[in-house]
Amino acid sequence: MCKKFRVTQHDALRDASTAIQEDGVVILEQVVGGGTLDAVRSRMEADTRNLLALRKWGGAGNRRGHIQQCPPKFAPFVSEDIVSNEGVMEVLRRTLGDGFFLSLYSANVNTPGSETQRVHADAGNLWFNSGVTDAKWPVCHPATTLVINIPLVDTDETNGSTEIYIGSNRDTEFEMWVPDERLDKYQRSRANCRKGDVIIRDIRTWHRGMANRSAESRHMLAMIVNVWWLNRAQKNEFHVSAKPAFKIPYFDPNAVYTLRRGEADEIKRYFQVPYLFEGVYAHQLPSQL
Ligand SMILES: O=C(O)CCC(=O)C(=O)O
Repeated sequence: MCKKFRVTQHDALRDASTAIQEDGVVILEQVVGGGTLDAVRSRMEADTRNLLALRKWGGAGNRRGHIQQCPPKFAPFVSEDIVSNEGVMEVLRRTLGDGFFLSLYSANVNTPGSETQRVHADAGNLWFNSGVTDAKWPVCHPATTLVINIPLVDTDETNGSTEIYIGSNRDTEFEMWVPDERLDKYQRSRANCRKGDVIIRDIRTWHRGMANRSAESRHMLAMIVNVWWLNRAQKNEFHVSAKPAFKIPYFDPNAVYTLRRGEADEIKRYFQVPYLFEGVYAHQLPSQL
């Protein structure tokens, strides 16, 4: 099972961080306010409808019904509750140390009638000795990159809660697409959440998006954070109105605040469409500016 903690409980920060290292996943219960999540969801839904009409599938393997959608990157939708959430940030700090930085601000949208994804890891160990067949000391290093998933609705088996393979973060044989014969090596668990819960997953942990058999899309924010010494390959683009939400001194949003009021039309012409949907390189324009 995915372990669940309340950050207000004694030792919860320590135990949550330990669960990330050991199990590759933890769920922090009831850390984000429902109002914030509702606002983000209703803002995203219009874009989801457009993306659905275009059948522009994304996420792992581009399976039908899964969309990699960029959430609004401007106030009030980039809120403190999300990007400066103290409970979440303290667990990240314990796991990655001070100065960890953001490399992705995105969302996984699982729409009604979606297919199940293949089990995969988003990344492997930073270095290997286990690729050598006679390696005597296959090792895995502590977590360096974490995925923070924030479901905007309650999630369960009906609307496609993510399936997670407990402890697979410490597997030393990396294959992005995990072959079926290896799947029984780890216990699998559905990351069922109540709205307000936050899932933190080591990027190496095997997982997959599941079929959504409900009538509603399941929106889930996805942020990726990294230990400070990893390469900052590219900046995250946010509207300048998002800047005040980033309040945690030991967390680097690694941001460039580019979009200014009045520039929207010019930028729209440049990008041609009011939203793009190319996975991690997605940008979204604040259409209501
Ligand atoms: O949407 C989900 O539950 C997981 C999606 C995922 O793992 C992916 O697209 O890489």
